[in-house]
Amino acid sequence: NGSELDEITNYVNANDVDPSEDMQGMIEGKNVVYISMESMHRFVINKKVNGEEVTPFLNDLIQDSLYFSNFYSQVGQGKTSDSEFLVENSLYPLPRGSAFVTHADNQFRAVPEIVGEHGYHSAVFHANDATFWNRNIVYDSLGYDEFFDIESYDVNENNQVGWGLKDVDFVEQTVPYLKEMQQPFYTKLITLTNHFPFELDPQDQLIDPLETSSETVNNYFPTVRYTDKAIETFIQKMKDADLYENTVFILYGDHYGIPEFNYNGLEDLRGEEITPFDHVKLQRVPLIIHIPGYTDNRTIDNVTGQIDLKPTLLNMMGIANDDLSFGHDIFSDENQPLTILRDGSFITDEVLYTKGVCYDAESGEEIEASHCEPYSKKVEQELSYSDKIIYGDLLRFKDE
Ligand code: GP9
Ligand code: MN
Repeated sequence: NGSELDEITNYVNANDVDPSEDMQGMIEGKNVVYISMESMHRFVINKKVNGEEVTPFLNDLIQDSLYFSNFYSQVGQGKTSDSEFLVENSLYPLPRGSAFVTHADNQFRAVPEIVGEHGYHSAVFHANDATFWNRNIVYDSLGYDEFFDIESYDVNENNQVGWGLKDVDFVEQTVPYLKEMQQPFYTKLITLTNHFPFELDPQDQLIDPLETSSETVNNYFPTVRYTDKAIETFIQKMKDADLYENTVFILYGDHYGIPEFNYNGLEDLRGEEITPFDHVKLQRVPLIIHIPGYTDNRTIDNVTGQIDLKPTLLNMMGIANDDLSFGHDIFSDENQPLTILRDGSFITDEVLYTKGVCYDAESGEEIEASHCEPYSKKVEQELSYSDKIIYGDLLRFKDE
């Protein structure tokens, strides 16, 4: 009921940090384009296989962007849908299932709704069936104005592979819609080709598959390379359409790509065993904030997560974040690094905790449990508060 929400509000307020003044309003009035990069691990960035870069375009883009090298995917079983849920709401996904599927009709206070009150037009582009992950229902609850699903794309036998429309064709067909769109817009493109089991046509294989003991790992690198090309194509088309200069691009990986049962291939690649510590680090995905014309670009190694994007973006847009966000502005000086994963694992700048063991976050060495204990209660509390909001649909009591 409403009093539960009061308790949670008090907790969130007590843990609040003042957002960065430097970044406040930095991108006010500009278009925003999120690119959700399917199954994009962070380890592909600046990596070479057989002497070739896996993500040459992203590696270049990073030089001209704010790049976060310790940014975690925090998804649960809801995979892509959980990443969207985290980014739009700054709430944790559920311990089981996908909140998109089980709580689609909840009252939310998501970014599309908030920016809509500031004159933004919002849309999602994703060339899959609108009902997948219940998106057709949830996007309304989140306040999206439009959803360009598979019906908006020309998909034929020559331009699809694996799960559907190839990423290059997807971005090429998306830009004309953006060109027509009312500005400023807040939009999200969700890529698809780099999805398990990583199928690709021979002519799209820009690098060779690897030769490890895992077919999945072997095929993963060429599909990542292909998505990198699709993103390059997208940025070029945005320039051609005169949309680039006035748009901010935020690229992030939705979640890991290599499942645990294929770690044998990664172990071959690294020549060492993948430990529970490594497993947590494998949940890192790239976060790239590219602001054309921005001059203070750099790599930021603070521990951050998908839950932080909503408060971070709203502050950059100069819009007050007046609601219940569990994340924090990643540019704030006051930020106390603590990133919580859905399974209760957590990472700070000093420790990493998973499966009952406390590690040194840098070296991976096991350390005294007492180093992790100060955070344990907070982690449990925070996940449980977020769950309460979703299970109880508590945001409907807000401002009553
Ligand atoms: C489906 C796409 C993939 O539309 O978002 O979903 P996933 O299987 O990664 O959750
Ligand atoms: Mn996904």
